[in-house]
Amino acid sequence: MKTAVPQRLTFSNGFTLTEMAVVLVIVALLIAGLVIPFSAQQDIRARQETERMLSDIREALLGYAAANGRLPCPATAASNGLEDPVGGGVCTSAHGGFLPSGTLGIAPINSNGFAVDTWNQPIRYAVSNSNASAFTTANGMRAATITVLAPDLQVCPGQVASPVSNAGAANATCNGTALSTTAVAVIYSLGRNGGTGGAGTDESHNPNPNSGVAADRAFISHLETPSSAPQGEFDDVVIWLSPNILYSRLIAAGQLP
Ligand SMILES: [Ca+2]
Ligand SMILES: [Ca+2]
Repeated sequence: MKTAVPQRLTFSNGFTLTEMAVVLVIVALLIAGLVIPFSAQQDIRARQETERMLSDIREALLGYAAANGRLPCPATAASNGLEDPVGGGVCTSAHGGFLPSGTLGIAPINSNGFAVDTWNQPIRYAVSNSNASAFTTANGMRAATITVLAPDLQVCPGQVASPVSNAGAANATCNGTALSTTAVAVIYSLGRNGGTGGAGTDESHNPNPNSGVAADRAFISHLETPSSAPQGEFDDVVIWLSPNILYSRLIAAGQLP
């Protein structure tokens, strides 16, 4: 059966310039909507990759401790990828060094021997030097005994004015609730802006030392924030080693008690 087309419906032979302009604007908006999330996705992937690297490094540190009965000292600019001093003991820069990638056998590394994050910046590593450097001295933890050991690295949540009290001092602690007050080691990346150094207030507490005081033992860790945030831009990726995980691995390996 043939359907009758109402007479008032008529068809033109093309699009007007106005119609084309409207279509182009809509297409441009759709493309912009796709492009911005894509760059954001790349950044998320880079952060996730760095988080995975840091977790692997924490695992390598635990393996090193199980084999050697101690954690390695951080590397320094002078030692390149090796712990400083080699053989452990009192670390040259317990709170302000780099990951000793050569000592741990971690890759990829840059031309100076430092393990690098997704943004090609050296990965940082700090270790507690409490109990007369027991954590980095061969058999130091066994000699001190678990009940006496008191690792003292502080991880603060930041995002408040003065997140760290006595910043830079030997007794630097978190203002408010800390994420950890007993971290044995802190492993971190300075994030996407690590090459230029972030300008945010929270980022100023990483890397150590803050204000040139090598004893500074406080770090900041929270989700990424833009420069418009109260404490400024923050993109560092920070993880830490709990003493309970370390002790459990050392007991399993026969290095403790
Ligand atoms: Ca940063
Ligand atoms: Ca600090």
